[in-house]
Amino acid sequence: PLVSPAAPAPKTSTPGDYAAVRASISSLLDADYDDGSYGPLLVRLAWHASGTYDKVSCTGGSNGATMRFPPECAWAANRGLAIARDLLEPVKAAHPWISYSDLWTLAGVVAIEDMGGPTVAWRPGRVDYPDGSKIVPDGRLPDATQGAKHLRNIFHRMGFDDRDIVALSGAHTLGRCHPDRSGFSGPWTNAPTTFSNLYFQELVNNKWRPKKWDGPLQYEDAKTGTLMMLPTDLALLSDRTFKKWVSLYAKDEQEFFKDFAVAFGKLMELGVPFPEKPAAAS
Ligand code: DDH
Repeated sequence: PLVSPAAPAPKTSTPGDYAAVRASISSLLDADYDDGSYGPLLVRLAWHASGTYDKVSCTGGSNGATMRFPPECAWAANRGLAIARDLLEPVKAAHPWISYSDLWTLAGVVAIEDMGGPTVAWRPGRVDYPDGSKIVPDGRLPDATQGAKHLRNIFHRMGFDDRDIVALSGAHTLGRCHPDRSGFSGPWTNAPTTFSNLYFQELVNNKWRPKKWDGPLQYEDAKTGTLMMLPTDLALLSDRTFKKWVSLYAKDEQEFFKDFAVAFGKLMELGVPFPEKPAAAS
C-alpha cells in the first residue's frame, strides 16, 4: 500500500538552501516501512532515474525527471518507485525552487550518507522537462535474469568500467526484493538499512543454491535460506574480472566506499549539462 507518513510538513526554505532540503529528506527516512527505512527505496529511485543514460546518443539520465510521465513511470523496472516519488512530494512542496531531478538524486545521496555510507559529491543544476517527449526506449536498465555480458553492455553504455560495475552493485547491501514489484523476494543482507560492504562478504562467504519456489530463478544461501542473490549478482562471482573486485571489496570496506562514492556521484551526473566540470563535494 502507498504509505503516507504522518510526519510534520517539512520546513520551508529560501532558494539554494540545499542544507534545508537535505534535512527534510533525512526526516523522512526512518519509518514503519519495510525494514524501518525508506532509504533503500530512495537510492533505487535515484539510480533508475539516472541509469537510462547512453553515452553515444547522449540521451537518458537524471536530467528532466522524466519518470514522472508515462510510459517511463509504468516500466516494469520502475514498479514500486511511485512510493518514493510520492514520499518526496511534501519535500518538493516545502522547497518548490528545487527541480524534481535535483531532488531525486539528492535524496539518493542523502539516504546513502544517513544509512552510514560514504559522502557522495553532489551538485545541483538539473532541470525538469515539461513532458515525456524525451523519454528513452524501455530496456536500458539491467535485467536481473541475465549474466556478465549483459552487465557489461548495460554499464559500458553509461560509460562505466568493470570495477565501477562491481562497486555500484554493492548498493544491494541495501533493501530487498518485493514479489509484487520485481517478482523476486528477500534481502541480500541481514542489515538492509545500513550501508556497508556486507553484500560482498555474503557473496563470497556463502554457498548459493537455486531457491525452490514458483517465482523466477534466484539464489538463496545454503545455510539459512534467508538471504538472496539475483542471477546478475552471482555473475559477479563467476566472471574472473568481476570476482577480483568482489574479493577486494569484501576484504576492504574503505576501498568499496571510496570507489562507490565516485561511481555513484558520476551516475547521478550522467547526461546533465552542468556549466562546468568536475563536481565539488557539497
Ligand atoms: Fe538493484 N535491484 N539492480 N541496484 N537495487 C533491486 C533493488 C534494489 C538490479 C535489480 C534489482 C543496482 C543494480 C542492479 C538497488 C540499487 C541498485 C531489485 C528488487 C531488483 C530486481 C526491486 C524490488 O522488487 O523492489 C540489477 C539486475 C542490477 C544490475 O544488474 C547491476 C545498482 C547499480 C544500484 C545502485 O543504487 C547504484 C537498491 C537500493 C534496491 C533496494 C530497493 C528496495 O526497495 O529495497
